Amino acid sequence: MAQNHLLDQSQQSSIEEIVQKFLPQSPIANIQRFGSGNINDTFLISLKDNLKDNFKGNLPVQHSSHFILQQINTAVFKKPPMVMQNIRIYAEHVRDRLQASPLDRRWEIPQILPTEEGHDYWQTEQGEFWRSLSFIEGSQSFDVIADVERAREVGYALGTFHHLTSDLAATRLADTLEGFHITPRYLRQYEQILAKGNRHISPEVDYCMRFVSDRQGLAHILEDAKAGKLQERTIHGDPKVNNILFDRQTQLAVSIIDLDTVKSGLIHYDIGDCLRSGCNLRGEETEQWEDVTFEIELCQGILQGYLAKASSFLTESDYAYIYDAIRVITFELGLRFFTDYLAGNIYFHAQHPEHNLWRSLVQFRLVASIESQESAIKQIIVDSSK
Ligand code: ADP
Ligand code: GN1
Ligand code: MG
Repeated sequence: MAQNHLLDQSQQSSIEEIVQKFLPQSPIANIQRFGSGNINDTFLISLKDNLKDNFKGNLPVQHSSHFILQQINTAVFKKPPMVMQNIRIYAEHVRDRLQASPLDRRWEIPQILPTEEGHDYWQTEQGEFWRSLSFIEGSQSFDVIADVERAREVGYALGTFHHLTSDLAATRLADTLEGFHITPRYLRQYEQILAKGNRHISPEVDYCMRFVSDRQGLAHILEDAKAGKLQERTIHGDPKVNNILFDRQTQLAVSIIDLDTVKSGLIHYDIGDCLRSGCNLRGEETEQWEDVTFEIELCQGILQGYLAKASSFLTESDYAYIYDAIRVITFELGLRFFTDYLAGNIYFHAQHPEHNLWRSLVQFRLVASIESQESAIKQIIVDSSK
């Protein structure tokens, strides 16, 4: 989401106050809103370079002059301490694993920067939860992936995440967001909202309602597969392309961030989400929703990159569900955006009342494009698995 990156004076001073909880008396050079996430409020804090060494003892990355400060969205994550605990378990697991068998290239895990009192978050008197994370230096994220080389890197990043967590027992992780990616549940929520009435009728709303009603059966495919076909593992939950960071110099993927939904689930949610977000050249935010298509070359690139890291732990059944995963998760996101629009935009950050409606149209259009290329996509999956 494009955000206004400027802060007014009172926002600036409240953020400065929060920063003090993590780095007392640290000299701040600049505070800016950062990234384009739909859930949390993210700020990049820059420290004054000439003084930063005085405080480096408290910084997770030595000599770093930036860090990320985030307000966790408590309307979404009801128990932020659980979120932080999961991130810690994940980060420690991956750190140990990388120490035992390092990768042959740069790979970074965002580190939790504790408060002065040693806690993983700061809770204000108003009940806000703030956390601080190391900034992955020299990195950038993209809302849209435009070429096959970068697509391969997106796949590599997700494959690396699944590879490094393949031995992290999902039972160690708390459920930070109940019902996340349980598509039939989103369908029920949609039906409940619909039953309340009061919706504004327009051709776009009509299109979305018909789209959902024509594809209700889609909602059950992955959940049904949990009965014997697919097993639950540790997942990222939200591996869309702007949650993957690239090294500005090498252009290689160097990190996967936004770890709030690292928990137990089907890795198919991740594979589907990565492909739906990585294969849409127009991006999730386009208003030209009628032009949205699922790009098959990018799909091939992402799968190649992913399978280079993940083929060793995928079963035949896993492969058999990849196509369905792509359209189910795309349909699910369209449904989630549409439901949020109908509910009055209470979940996803939105800049205007129709924002989530437009977003849902983009995802539904993508579903239609995926379906129209079913045999080509299935062929790519078969070819990439060889
Ligand atoms: P949201 O849940 O709102 O999507 P994210 O954790 O994804 O929040 O953060 C929003 C954006 O901020 C990311 O897409 C990325 O561009 C940037 N960002 C977040 N954490 C880091 C980090 N540790 N290092 C560098 N950039 C980051
Ligand atoms: C949210 O936080 P962000 O912007 O990375 C959402 C994802 C959606 C995505 C769509 C916790 O991700 O599930 O796929 O928006 N995260 C949560 O852009 O709901
Ligand atoms: Mg994000």
